[in-house]
Amino acid sequence: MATPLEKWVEEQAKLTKPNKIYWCDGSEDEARRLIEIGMKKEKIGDVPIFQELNQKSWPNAYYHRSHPTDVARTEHLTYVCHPDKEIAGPNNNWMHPDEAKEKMRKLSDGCMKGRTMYVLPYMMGHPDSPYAKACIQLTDVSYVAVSMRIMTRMSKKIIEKIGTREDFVKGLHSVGDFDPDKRFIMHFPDEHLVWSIGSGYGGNALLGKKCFSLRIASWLGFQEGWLAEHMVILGIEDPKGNVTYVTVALPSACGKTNLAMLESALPGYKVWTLGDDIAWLNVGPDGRLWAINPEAGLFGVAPGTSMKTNPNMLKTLKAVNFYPTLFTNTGLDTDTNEPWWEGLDGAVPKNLIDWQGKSWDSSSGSKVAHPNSRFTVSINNCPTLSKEFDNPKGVPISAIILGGRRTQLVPLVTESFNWQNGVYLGARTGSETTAAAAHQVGQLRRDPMAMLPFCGYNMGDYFRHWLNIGKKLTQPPKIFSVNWFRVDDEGKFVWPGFGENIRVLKWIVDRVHNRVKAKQTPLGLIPDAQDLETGGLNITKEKMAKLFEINAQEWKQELQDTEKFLNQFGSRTPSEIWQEHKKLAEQLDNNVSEFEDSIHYGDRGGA
Ligand code: OXD
Ligand code: MN
Repeated sequence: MATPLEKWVEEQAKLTKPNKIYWCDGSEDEARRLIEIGMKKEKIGDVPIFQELNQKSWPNAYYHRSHPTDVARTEHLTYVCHPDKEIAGPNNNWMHPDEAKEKMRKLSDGCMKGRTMYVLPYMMGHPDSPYAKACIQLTDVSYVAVSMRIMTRMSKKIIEKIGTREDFVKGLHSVGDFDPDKRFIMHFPDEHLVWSIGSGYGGNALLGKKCFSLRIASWLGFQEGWLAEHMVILGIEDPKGNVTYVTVALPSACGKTNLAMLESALPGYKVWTLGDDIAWLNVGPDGRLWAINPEAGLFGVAPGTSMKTNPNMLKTLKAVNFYPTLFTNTGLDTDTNEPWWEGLDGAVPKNLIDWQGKSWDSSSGSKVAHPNSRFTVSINNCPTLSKEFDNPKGVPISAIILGGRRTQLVPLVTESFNWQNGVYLGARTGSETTAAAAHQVGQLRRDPMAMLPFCGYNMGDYFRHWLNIGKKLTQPPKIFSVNWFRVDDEGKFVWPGFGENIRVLKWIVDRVHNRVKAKQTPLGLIPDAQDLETGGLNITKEKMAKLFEINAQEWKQELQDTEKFLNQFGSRTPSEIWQEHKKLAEQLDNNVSEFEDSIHYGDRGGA
């Protein structure tokens, strides 16, 4: 008798009408075969899905050029289909599940004609982890099948694990004809189902990633008492060899991948990588918060990645062990057949074609690589991979760091006063938009916990859920805010960032272990000047002061914008969040002169 899984696959095939159904086993041989198919048979327009790159300088690397309209997440075409609109909240596009399914059925009828349907069995999380989830994705393009093998733990064993169960996570994906007018990414949280058509782009098409591990998993977490978050997980080793684990939420294309494998600028400190994008956080029996990374690969932004900014990423991309590595929408050096992007080390090659395949001329003013061009690579290639990466229990988290991209206003680092204040800090976080999604770049928007595009339910309920998790933790992590992106009057970043961010992480670790005191401001606690290690940094006291400047007038405006945002959720915004909001507003009113003293950060020696 057919299992529920076999029946489901059969039903989807009846609708989408592929020529062939191929059940993937996740092996390396199979990945080689799929790449061959992508080089020789499958195409987007006239362009083969994969092109082999220079195997000497970039071992196991292949190039993919997407459809030109399909280069980023499309938040306006992404829907969360709860039966009740209120549950989806104003932070999501909503459609009734019946209407959404009807729409998708019409668009999917025969959408795989002439193509192969690949059945991908995969696990989000280590198969032995009590927190992991068994999943199946169907897709009709080799690029997605190969990418999913890199990004997840894909294996035919998952089919046995699912056995006769019906509650496996389901993903139905087709690139359709890439028509942006027929592109939709629909989530059905109660059915653990994602249905996506018209796009091959990572966040729209690798359904285990944003769609399941954040949007649907956040809903599961809300119901089951855990958190699915858009966070890096890393271990910070101090000179004594003690490792402190932290998570960091930053919006898309704000440097999470660089932070995850930071090469420490401080002697004796080392960062160990556990994840660069997603953390599932559970309250352990010991009352601590434990994190696993459900993914097994890195899908990072290429432009700006170099030996200077992220040497460990380049080592990862050039490693020869876990096969293969993909580059999507970078430029190409036609003399050497190597990928190229803005910011890569060395001179700009003479003969480049851009991400659309056109020959590039430096006078054109256009970019060679798309600003959201990406690499896809196994995390197992990473030289700084933590030995705890495969620990099914995960790692205990001592600090949660919440950040955004703010060229003004927000200090380099602050520590919240307590969990509730930290949740408010996260709820009020704003960030300037990037090229990771199809929208205007550089616009300020609220992006609580970097989850605005990924929270699969009403964000007011999400804040309540965070507060409730805090109540269950007997040893809660401290919550911090960071902002690497403040600029000076000339528009230049004040803080050097990258490997120097270890200085901020060190202060956070010192606070976690009560090694240093801190200075109080209305926004939270900031470092006493002597406690933020700046030795060897070429940064003036004035610049340090700028990094911690708190302008009360500008903050009042910021609070008005925050208030507008929080008001959207009506009575679902918890009263505790409003309490914190009021407290901050009062502090800004009352303590302006007192705390203006605190901004003369650089004048207090140390540094
Ligand atoms: C990503 C994103 O690709 O956040 O990780 O868009
Ligand atoms: Mn992300």
